[in-house]
Amino acid sequence: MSNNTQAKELFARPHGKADAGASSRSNGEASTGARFLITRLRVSHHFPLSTCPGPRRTRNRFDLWHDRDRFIPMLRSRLFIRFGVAAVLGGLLVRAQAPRPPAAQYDEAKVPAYTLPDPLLLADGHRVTSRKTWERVRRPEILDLFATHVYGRTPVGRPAAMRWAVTSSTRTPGADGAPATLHKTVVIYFAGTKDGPQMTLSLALPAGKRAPVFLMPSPAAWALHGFGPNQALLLRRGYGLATFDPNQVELDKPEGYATSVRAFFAKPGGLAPDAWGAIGAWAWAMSRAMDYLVTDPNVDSRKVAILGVSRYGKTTMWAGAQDQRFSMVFSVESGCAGAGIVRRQYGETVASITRAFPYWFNPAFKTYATRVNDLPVDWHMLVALMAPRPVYVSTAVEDRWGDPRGSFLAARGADPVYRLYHETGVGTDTMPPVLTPVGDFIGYHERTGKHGINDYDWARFLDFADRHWKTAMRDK
Ligand code: GTR
Repeated sequence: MSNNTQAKELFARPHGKADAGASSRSNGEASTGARFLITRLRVSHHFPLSTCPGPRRTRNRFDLWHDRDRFIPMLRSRLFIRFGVAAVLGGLLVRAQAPRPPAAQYDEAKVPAYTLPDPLLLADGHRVTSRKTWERVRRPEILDLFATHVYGRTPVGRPAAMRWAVTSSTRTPGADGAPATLHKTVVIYFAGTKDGPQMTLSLALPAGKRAPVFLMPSPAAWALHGFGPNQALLLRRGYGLATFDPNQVELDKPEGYATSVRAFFAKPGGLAPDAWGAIGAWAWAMSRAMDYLVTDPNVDSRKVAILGVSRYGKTTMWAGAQDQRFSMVFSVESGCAGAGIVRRQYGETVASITRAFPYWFNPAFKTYATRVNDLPVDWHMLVALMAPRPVYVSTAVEDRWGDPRGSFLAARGADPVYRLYHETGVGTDTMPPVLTPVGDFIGYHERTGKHGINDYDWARFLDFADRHWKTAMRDK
């Protein structure tokens, strides 16, 4: 996969695995796919070589293709076939017996009774009645709870050696309602060196002004599937766009850790129970993007909004909670572990998400799979960490996996914290009808259609940003 290759090139060798197949691929002998696959396979002396004719191998790893005279008869031996069949059957049996999370639940009548933790109740039992106590005591407490039990602790801030290079800057003239646009590419070298971890930020900014900007984690493949930014609309309405591919920071798969920034910055001794997961790494990268954005003369750094769809909606919430330089937060269909009440166990649950994507979270989170009511947090508390900044949670009717009602309840559950600032959050206890945005400082809507982000969403988000930032509105 190209991301994989890219990441291997980007990340320092000691933290990535060398490509075991590379040398044999250039070997003129290897021409067929099967030969290539066999050549890539390397096994240790633990392989059951007693079934294999010829002298027993010692500790050294060896290359199966070059040992094919011994390897192929071994594959054909009856004992080996029996062993293989038994192993497959055994594996199927173990899999069938493994505990599985129950099938997704979509019946509102079956949502269990639950009590949400009170965002304004301090760990010592006292109530928060002032902004000061919220900011100095309760907010840090909640942030710490999410780090300890869900996303993990972010072990590094901005690395001292970090630097960036603007590798391209071009201006396109305005046409057909689109303003003149400045396109920039900025490479951020996290460790200060070109052979260390890095990410590429792509910017499209209205030329000749300091513009408010939407920062969005957005792999190119996602954009192709309708999960990407609407750059033309953003520019037409006076906003800039900054995007990056989170896969540069950590590939979105269980093996992604090896070449990730998490591995790069890891201390010896393995991952602690509260170590950060991939969401933590992606959120960290958003803050590193912000380190650059605050220095760009074409960016109004007091008006940088972050927006993420689905898994990046979760990432965006965690980034907004940790880094208050982001002045507006949009969480699009982020559902479980993004902006939905997990105690409802509707659609995606802690059990299902930690089974499918354990590497997104810290190792502790999966221990709540069967005891979700023991979690000291629920996601109204994460929404509350955005206060007093404007935050928007959006959902879609057909995205039941993402629990639209649970997301409304998470948004509404943050209202008491916004009241400390004398602001109205969602401002209603009743879930609004479809296509009816509600809320003042906490926006919420449920639109028609499937999981993703569409023009309806973008138009509502820009209306919300216009209202809070009083941006000059262009054609709507
Ligand atoms: C799903 C996952 C969701 C959501 C979604 C996405 O497979 O279960 O939590 O993150 O992916 O990112 O599109």
